[in-house]
Amino acid sequence: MADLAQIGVTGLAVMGRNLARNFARHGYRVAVHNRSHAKTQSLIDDHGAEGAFVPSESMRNFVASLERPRRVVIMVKAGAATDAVIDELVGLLDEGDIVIDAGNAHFPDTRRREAALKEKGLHFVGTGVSGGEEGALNGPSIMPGGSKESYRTLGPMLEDISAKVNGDPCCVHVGADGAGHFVKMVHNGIEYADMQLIAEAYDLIRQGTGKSAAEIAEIFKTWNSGDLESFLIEITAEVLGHVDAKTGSAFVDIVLDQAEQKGTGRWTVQNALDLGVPITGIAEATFARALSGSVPQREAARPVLPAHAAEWNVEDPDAFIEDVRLALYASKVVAYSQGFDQIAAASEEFDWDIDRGAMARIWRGGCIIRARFLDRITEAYERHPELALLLADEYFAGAVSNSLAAWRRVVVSAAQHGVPTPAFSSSLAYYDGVRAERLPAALIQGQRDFFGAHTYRRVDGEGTFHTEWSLDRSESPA
Ligand code: NBP
Repeated sequence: MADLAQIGVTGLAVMGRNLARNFARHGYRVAVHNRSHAKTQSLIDDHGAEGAFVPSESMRNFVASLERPRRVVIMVKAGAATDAVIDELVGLLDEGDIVIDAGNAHFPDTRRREAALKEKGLHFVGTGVSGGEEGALNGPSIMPGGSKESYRTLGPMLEDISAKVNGDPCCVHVGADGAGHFVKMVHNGIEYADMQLIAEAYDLIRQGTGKSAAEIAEIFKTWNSGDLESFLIEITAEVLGHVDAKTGSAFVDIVLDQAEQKGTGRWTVQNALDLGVPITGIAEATFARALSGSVPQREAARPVLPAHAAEWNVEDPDAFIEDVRLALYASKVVAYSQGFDQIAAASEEFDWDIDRGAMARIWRGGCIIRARFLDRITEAYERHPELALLLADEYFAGAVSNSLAAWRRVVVSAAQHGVPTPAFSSSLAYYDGVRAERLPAALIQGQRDFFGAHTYRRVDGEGTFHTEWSLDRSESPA
């Protein structure tokens, strides 16, 4: 039937409305539905002329207005609302239909939902969508999971509406079941690290050189034409250059310094703990937000904990700013390297076979962490698809090595002058840890064997051993 819609979107708040418009603008006939009909009506009233929309008041009519196999995008508040919509939908669908959850679901929920819908003969595609409302309308980065079979019919439509970089769509099949939402979660974790690193760079320049927010905005503009070119650096310059209309002060000075979060950074860190992957940059960034919001603790600390640090006036501001730029780049490489390690570990754990180079490629457009630098990551994984450590790729090893002296100078100066740089410092500590010939972990193994007979391995042979610490200290195979 010619009148049937090719795709449907239920949930027409800011994201769903824009995604539906994006499909319609690409020539698709789009069925639209929302729990409360007013949002559907307002979409038709405001944007009905942009394309072919098929509005429905009831879920039943919405489903009936779709061609088969049906493709239904759910774009509602993540969590219980998504389950409620799925429950309502499944009874109305037929075998082979595809349900796409494009909200910010936690990937274990996606795995659970995928398994449940598979039993009913339905495809469930948990899909990461990045880029906020602007991206949803004009081209987001799209990270679909679910079956390969579902991607064959759904993929071309998603690729069509995604952002494009040099003609390449920022959308690829990530892997089975929850892989898409997992990768979106790590993307958000990396975004946390990137934002924290930029914030630390700003703070260092401000405290070290005394430059104003507006002057630092100009520095970020310059940085945006080099290796650091990215959406986040670009908007940082905009935010720092903005003047508060009410007070005439720099906008950044009138904003309360307590960063909030919606939870994807926390999920990323929780998962990294489960997988045993050290994502210190993302973890420090998440904790830095938590520290900023620890109001009673900050109030208790401020009057009684001195810095015992000299006043900071860097002697050569231009040289210092260049050091900070290099330290930012090196720390950023570490944060991404750690995030890609986490993707590799989860891919192994859940049998997702994720192509890490492709992930960097689909993040180049549409999403918050889009950056020139991502091309270098794709190239690294193209050179070495099984690369164990992104940081060890020849390009990144060279870039970080060139930044190393500056990175150390910046972290030392920050510590000497009492300026907190958790992400810069922990990234440098990770770099030194991962490259170390020997780590003091050997001592920890000795301590564990001493108090808990946890055993240890030796550097000079196979097997595990235990020392009789409280007896004659003889060693025996365990
Ligand atoms: P919201 O997350 O604010 O959710 C509002 C939508 O959920 C409305 O359509 C509302 O219907 C619907 N809804 C709720 Br609440 N409970 C429902 C229920 N029990 N049954 C059916 N519908 C229900 O919308 P959003 O900001 O557009 O985000 C949508 C999804 O996209 C979320 O998962 C979000 O995390 C994700 N996301 C958002 C962004 C962003 O920048 N905002 C970016 C990337 C991803 P109603 O109108 O009848 O109340």
